[in-house]
Amino acid sequence: MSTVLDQKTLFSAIPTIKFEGLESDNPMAFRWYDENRVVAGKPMKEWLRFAGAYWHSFNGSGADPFGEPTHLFPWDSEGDAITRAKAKMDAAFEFLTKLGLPYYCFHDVDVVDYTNDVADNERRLQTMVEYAKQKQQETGLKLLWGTANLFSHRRYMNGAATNPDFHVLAHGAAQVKAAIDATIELGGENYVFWGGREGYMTLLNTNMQREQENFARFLHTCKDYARRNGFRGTFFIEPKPMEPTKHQYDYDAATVIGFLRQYDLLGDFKLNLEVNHATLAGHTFQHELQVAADAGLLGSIDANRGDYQNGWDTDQFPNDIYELTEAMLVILEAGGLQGGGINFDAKIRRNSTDVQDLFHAHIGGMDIFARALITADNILQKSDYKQIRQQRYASFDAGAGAAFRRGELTLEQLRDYAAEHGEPQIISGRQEYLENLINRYI
Ligand code: XUL
Ligand code: CO
Repeated sequence: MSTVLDQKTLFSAIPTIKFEGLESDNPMAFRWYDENRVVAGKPMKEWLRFAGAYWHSFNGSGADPFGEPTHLFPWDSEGDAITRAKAKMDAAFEFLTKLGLPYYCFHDVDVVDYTNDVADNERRLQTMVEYAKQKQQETGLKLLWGTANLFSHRRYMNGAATNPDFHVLAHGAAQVKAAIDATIELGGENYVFWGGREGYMTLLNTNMQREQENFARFLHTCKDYARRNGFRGTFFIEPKPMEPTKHQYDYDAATVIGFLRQYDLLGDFKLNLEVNHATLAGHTFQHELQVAADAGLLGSIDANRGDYQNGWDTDQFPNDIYELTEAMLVILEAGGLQGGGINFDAKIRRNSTDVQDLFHAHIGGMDIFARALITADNILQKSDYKQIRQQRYASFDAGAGAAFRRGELTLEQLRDYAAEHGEPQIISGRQEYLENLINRYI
C-alpha cells in the first residue's frame, strides 16, 4: 500500500479465506476458526460474532505524531467525497466478505468526510447509508454497532458532551442523532459511546461534577431519541482511563458501572470492553470482563492488545493465547456476550504496507479467539478448574458460613465462632497449579 494501487486489483490476488485446519501451512487460511463448529452448544460464529473496524482498516493511514501516512489507499485518490466514500465502501465490503467477517462497525466520519455544515453532513451520511444498505443486502454482512466520532474535530478539543461550551455539546448531539439514524436504518444491533475527550486535561479549569451531570443528561437524551425512533439494540459505553485526555470519566468497568447506576442508565446501557484500555487502566482484560459480567453488563469486546514495554494504546492485533483463554473462560462462564461481538479495534503497523498484511492480521486475530474459545471450553468441561474455585468457598455453603451470607449472624456471634474454633487451617490458593492447567489445555 505504500504506492497507490489500482482499486480494481487491490484484493484480486487474495483468495476467500477458508478453514483448512491444523494440518494446513497456508498463511491465508484459518487453522482454528471453523465458523460452524459447535462449541459449548453453539456454532463458533455465534459465540464470537467477529466485526471489522472501518476506522483502522480503511481510514488508518499509518501516520503517527512523527510521520506522514504510509498506507496510501486507492479509494482516497480521486473524485468528490461521495465518490471516494463509495470506492472505500466497495473495498471494505470486498475485504470483509473475503475474510468471512459477519459484521462491521463504523464512526460517522469513517464512512464519508464531514464538513462544518450539519445539514450537509446529514445528507452525506444518508447517501452512504443507502449505499451500505444495498451492500449489506448483497453480502449478508451486518452492522454490529455504529457510533459518532466526537473527538477528532477541533471543536471537541475540550470534550463533546462534557464541553464547558453548550454550543459544542449541541454539535455533538447533531452528530449522534445522524449516527443513530444511520444505525437504525442499517439494522445496527448496538450503538457505542466511547468518550474520547469526555474527561479533563487539568482540574484547574474543570467543574467535574457539572461535566459528569451533562454527560449523563446527554446520554439520556440520545437514548430517549433512539428509543422513540425504534432502536431496540443495546447502548454500550466503552471505558478507557486516559488518552487523549489526561483523565477520562469512563475510566474502567467499575467506574462506568457506578456512573450508570448513579444516573439511572443501567436498563439501556452495557459495556464494550477493549483489551488495551483495560491494561492502560492497570487491569488485566479478564478483570474488566469479570467486573462487567458480575454486574450483568458484559456487552461487547473491542479486540486488540497492548505492548508490555510501551505505556500507550498501541492497538495491535490480538495474538496472546494465554490472555485470551483466560478471557474466554470469563465469557463462557457468563453465558456469552450480551448483544455484542468481537470487533477488531486494531491496526496493522505503520510499516506493514503489503495488501496481505491486513488479511494476516485478521486471520491471526480470528484464529486466536477461536482457539481460546475451544481451549476455555475444554478447561470448563474436562478439568477441575471450576471445582477448585467452588471448593475454595465451600465454608460459606453450609452451617455458620451460610448463615452469615443470609445476614443472620451478628458481629458478636462471629466473634464467638472464632473463639470456639481456634486458628483456621492454612489453605493453599493453588495459583501455580491453575496456571499450569491453562497451559496444559492450550
Ligand atoms: C479509541 C477506541 C475507539 C472506540 C470507538 O481508543 O477504542 O476506536 O472503539 O470510538
Ligand atoms: Co475501541
